[in-house]
Amino acid sequence: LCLSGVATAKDTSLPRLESRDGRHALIVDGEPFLILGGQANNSSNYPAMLPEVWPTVRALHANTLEIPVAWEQIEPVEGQFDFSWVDALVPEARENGVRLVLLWFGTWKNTGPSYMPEWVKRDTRRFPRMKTRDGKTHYVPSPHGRATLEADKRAFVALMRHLREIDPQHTVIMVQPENEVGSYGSPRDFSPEANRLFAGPIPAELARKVGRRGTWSEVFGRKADSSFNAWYTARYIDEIAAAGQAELNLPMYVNVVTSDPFDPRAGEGDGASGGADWPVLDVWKAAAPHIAIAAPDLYDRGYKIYAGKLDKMARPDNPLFVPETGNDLEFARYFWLALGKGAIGWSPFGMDTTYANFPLGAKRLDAGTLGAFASKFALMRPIARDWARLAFEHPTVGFARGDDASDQSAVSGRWKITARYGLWAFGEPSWTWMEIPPNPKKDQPIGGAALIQLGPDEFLLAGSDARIGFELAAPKPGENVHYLSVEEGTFESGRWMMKRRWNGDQTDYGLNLAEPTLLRVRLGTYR
Ligand code: N0T
Repeated sequence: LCLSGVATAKDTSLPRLESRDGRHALIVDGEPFLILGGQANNSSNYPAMLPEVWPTVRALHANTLEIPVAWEQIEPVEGQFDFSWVDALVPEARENGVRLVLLWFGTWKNTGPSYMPEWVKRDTRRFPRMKTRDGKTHYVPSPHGRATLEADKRAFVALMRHLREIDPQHTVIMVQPENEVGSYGSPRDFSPEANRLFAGPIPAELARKVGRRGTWSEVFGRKADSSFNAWYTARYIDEIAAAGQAELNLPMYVNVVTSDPFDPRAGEGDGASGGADWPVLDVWKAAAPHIAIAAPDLYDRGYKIYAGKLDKMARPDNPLFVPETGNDLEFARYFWLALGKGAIGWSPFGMDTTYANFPLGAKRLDAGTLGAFASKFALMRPIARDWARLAFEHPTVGFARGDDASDQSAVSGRWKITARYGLWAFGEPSWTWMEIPPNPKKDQPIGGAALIQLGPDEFLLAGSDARIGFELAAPKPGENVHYLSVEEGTFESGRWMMKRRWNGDQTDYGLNLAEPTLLRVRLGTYR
């Protein structure tokens, strides 16, 4: 029997999400996959723009491009479809060695109707907008507009059917129906039809889920309007997603404008009311079983809010995925934090040279700014599947420099892990026998790390611009800690490959990560 030359058939099964023990994995080609993403700018969805997209995607070391497909571009005339955009995009993605996440800009884009075809936009009788409380026409398409739903669904289904035909190898791994839905400035539709529904009892499925019956106001109180709008918006999108999945069953997610995680009044109608925001996420989930993930778009520069939003959106029933985050320098460190919180993917927004969305993101994607993202992705891209597999099987923890660079710690198993920032790679700032100038990087908003606890006393550690230390969370008297080994390395064909052992200066003062580095750390205790 000759074992050499046995080719394993490539697994081209459909991408899917798996959840186990409160952790999640995106399965692509039969194996866990970590999305190291870049999202193109809003108007890059034309073949002529792709030459300005691929160089940034390549420089970023992304393995996935997120890019829109607009309703206006595939159905400019009712019932006549044009798929030349995806026909150009999909083969170019393959040539560039990346997967795709397609963003369906249909009924709603940042809550508004801007990407609807003209024949939809113009006809507000057939495709109604919401009414405000005082009866004025609001800019947001109403989720109670049955004809709008049917028209959007027909176009989306045509898109998914076309993808099924042109993409048997699943270059497209996920689809985002609509974009940042909800309503700014009015918490729901106040049309007569919507008011009638609002005055009635909440739907039976929802009543079962929340364990209460009554009107929207009785059950949801001050969150009645946003819960109502969340329910009907989610039902609308779920119907479209389900019809699309009947053609090609890809995982689907929605991207979400999230409220301040510390605001006790969040969900009371301010913000994008009706989106899958954390205060109404249970309602949304009950309404949209075909939407696997409510994924936060994160443009908060400060640590506390960013971390708080990750915590709100990472749940046993909601895989953490960050489909958009600012592309300015200070956002890059949150990659480590998101990984440590179990993210299946993370993607800066605006990753091409066609546009710059400062103040949300960077003024300019200069080499330093792009490099802060690219250096991390360059480390992770070759091992993305190993990371995704191990993070699915084991606990993870993450850090990103806080706003004041103070020390942070977290407990994993019997270990207390500490992250410190802005230090030199040798010595302690508390030393008094010599003068130590502050590290000029101390004031930069950089640094973080993600760890996977591989075993009781073993961690995989990836990070940059941070000093990581390990102590026992509850040491017994006389119990001391040491490193048994610290290996720098990578994975090849699923197996750990050591490049060198770190020791001496490299470990005496903690594990000082400068450039993005991957370490496998084995700890021990002694008396
Ligand atoms: C994001 C992006 C793109 C009153 C912003 C963030 C993307 C969308 N929206 O560049 O537009 O398509 O998903 C919204 C932040 C809102 C701030 C002001 C709200």
